[in-house]
Amino acid sequence: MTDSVGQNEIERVRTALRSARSVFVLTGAGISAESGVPTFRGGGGAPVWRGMPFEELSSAEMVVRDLPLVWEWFDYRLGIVGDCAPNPGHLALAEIQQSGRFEEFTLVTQNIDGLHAQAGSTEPIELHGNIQQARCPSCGLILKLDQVAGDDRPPVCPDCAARMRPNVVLFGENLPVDAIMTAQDRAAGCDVCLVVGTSALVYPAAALPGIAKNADAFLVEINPEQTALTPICDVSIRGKSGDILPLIFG
Ligand code: BV8
Repeated sequence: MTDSVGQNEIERVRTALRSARSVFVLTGAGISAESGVPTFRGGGGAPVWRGMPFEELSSAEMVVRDLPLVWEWFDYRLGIVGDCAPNPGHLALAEIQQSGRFEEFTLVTQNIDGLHAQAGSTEPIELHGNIQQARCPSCGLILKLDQVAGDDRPPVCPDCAARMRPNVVLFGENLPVDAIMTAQDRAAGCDVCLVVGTSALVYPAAALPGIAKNADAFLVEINPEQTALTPICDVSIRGKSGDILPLIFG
């Protein structure tokens, strides 16, 4: 939990929120850590599976080289995520959005686990896609995996018979244009920007807090560790999001 310093920092964030019209939140893998979803970096180090680092498995090149292996990799991770539930950090963000307290509340996530929506957040901007979905690279059809007939891997697109892929943005692939454009626009217009549970290493998502800061937003980081963003934050709270977010929005 927070020490006395942490409580002063939380009070500073609460004060900034009192006068805020627009709030922008960027989350990363850290917000799901307390739900049991492994993070990518820090802690036990980058995940390796079948002897390959995740950045090689989750790459545009691997989809071309070995799509069945990419499906095995994401089915393996879905097996982990499927047993995870939202934690108090996800729930605090969903509740504050539903309260209507802020004229504009934007939640942008780098996570593909779907836990924000499961917690009740409406229309989270999922910059890197969603592990519970498949996408047809030929006709663009997107299906929830539980809508895909059978358990063939790769699934066959019911509309055009092409081999479908996970609806996830891989390294070396562009983000959905509408998602990143909306995120950049909201970051540039917010009064308070909270950055929760991200090492801020993956672009273009990692550029969003800087866009907010350059537009004079009050920048807050919640992370047990320091990151590349820490030096530019107005407040950087060394803590777990499941502990801190309920104290900020409670
Ligand atoms: C693109 C889906 C254009 C897949 C993911 C050199 C410089 C700059 C950029 C690049 C470069 N070389 C290449 C690039 C581009 C590259 C990139 O940024 N690479 C990085 C590694 C340098 N980006 C891309 O390729 C993007 N596309 O740029 O398109 C383009 C087009 C063609 C050719 C080139 C470029 C696409 C990026 C999307 C990749 N897909 N995920 C999958 O999941 O398998 S990214 C992956 O990393 C996840 O989405 C993850 O969310 C994301 C970022 O990681 P974090 O969320 O920050 O997680 P991490 O583990 O790192 O950190 C967790 C943090 O939580 C830690 O700080 C920890 O302390 C904290 N924490 C732990 N517990 C808690 C906690 N915090 C709070 N509470 C707790 N309890």
